[in-house]
Amino acid sequence: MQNTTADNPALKLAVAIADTGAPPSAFVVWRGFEESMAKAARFGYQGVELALRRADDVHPDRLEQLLGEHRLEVSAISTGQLYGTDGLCLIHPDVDIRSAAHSALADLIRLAARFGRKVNIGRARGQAAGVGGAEPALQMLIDALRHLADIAAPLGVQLIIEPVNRYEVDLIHTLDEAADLLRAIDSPAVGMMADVFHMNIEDARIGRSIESAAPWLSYVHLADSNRLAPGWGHLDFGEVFQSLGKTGYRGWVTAEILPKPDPDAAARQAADFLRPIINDYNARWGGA
Ligand code: LER
Ligand code: MN
Repeated sequence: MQNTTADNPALKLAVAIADTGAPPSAFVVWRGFEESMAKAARFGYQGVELALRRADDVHPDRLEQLLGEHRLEVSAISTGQLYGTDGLCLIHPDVDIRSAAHSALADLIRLAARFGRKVNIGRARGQAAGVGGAEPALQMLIDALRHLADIAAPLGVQLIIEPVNRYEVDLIHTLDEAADLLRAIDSPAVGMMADVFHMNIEDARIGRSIESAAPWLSYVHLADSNRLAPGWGHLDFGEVFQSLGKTGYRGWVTAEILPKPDPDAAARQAADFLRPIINDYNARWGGA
């Protein structure tokens, strides 16, 4: 029997959430998994992205139960807090820091085998300045990602490299730069995600970059130009979705936005703004 658009949508909408103790640098709407999931379902989201500091931030069986209760999926696990809270990262002069980052990420990959199957590498890649610049940093990152890919691949998990703006990290700012890294790694267990907030700062043309990244693109963060909910800044979401459609992108689009003016208002605006766009996209590209 042929799948319909409704049972096989091209795009699904998620929202980023974290535990109660997450610092302000965790760019999530709601904090506290139980309340966040209840609200995400109520506001019409189909998934939650979990911003975690460590795999044991969640109890897997309880998480499974909550997801079932609220009919939600985990879209992905994000890892910025490894760096933001504990300074752990893959590019660092201190081998102990690198190996602590590796082992925390390996645990998150194992968790993702059950929940989400995608683990983002944003700020947790680290900074090039401390290891003598871009060339040694990229080599260190490639080596680390190859090791993590060996853990992720047999579990069916993908690492997704996130280009992040220059004010937060000092290497891999654009989708083209991430594509160069992925060509060097050459593993299906390592892909790319686009965050249109960062792209608005770094990529010359958002639509063109999305289209050239198509072979690697497997996840998307949505926020407006000021990191508020979509519709509250000046980013051209028409261009974003038109280019995603041209590339045949299917998968999650996740609101990763500031909880302003307050978390509920931000989450409501993101859902209200994005839902009609996603419905149109799915009517056009969903099914099969
Ligand atoms: C995380 O997804 C992100 O976008 C960064 O700004 C912080 O790691
Ligand atoms: Mn992001």
